[in-house]
Amino acid sequence: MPYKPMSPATFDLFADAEPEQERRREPIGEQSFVLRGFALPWLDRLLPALETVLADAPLRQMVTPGGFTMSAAMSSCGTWGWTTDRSGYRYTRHDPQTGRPWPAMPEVFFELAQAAAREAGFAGFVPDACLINRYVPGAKMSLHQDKDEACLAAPIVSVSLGLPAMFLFGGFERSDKSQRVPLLHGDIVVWGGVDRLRYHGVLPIKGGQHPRLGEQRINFTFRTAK
Ligand code: MD3
Ligand code: FE
Repeated sequence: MPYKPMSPATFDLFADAEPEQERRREPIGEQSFVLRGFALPWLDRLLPALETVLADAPLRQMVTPGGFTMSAAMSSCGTWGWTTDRSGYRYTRHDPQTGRPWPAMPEVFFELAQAAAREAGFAGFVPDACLINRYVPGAKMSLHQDKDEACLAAPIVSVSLGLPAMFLFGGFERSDKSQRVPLLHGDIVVWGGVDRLRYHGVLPIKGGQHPRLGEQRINFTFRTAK
């Protein structure tokens, strides 16, 4: 095997990251940033915590008020969980599927969300809800606004894991042109302030195998719901 030299500085900085991915902060709007690779050093704590949450509150495909079954499967943790059915969208304290309260937000989830928010200029972010989305190839999320939260002053922090996605970052009307932002394993998007109510969505996920997560993309969105 050919010898690949690596400077001591590079080695120290990225010792815990996957080697091909650099960590940096990319502005995509006035108060929106992609934090490339930010979640990578947290993965060993994050993934077991995710398994624990999903064992208590299993992923399920929900039906929208319009009668369409969403292609992403969802669950939640934290004080509040987001659900939809034929009668509407809402945040609830209990998982309607199990009748139990949503699982507590694992400490590592909270710490990661808070660290990412701080990095994007939103110090003191206190999420009380974490929506978990699972996409298999072909699954997508149509353009929408996140406006069911009582506190629109707080940002939203989104963590992408597994297969890549093409994220659509739109304007304030559904018909506004959107920019396309590729989101890779370990990337975090933070948006708030003037960008909080932008339309956004995810194009259908392409087929593939992620070395750590297999044939899926997992996304967490941390919110202050109430
Ligand atoms: C919104 N999830 O759960 S989050 C959702 O990848 C949701 O699962 C998507 O939209 C997902 O409600 C996208 C990432 C994101 C990034 C930038 C945004 C959402 C944004 C900028 C403005 C508004
Ligand atoms: Fe959204």
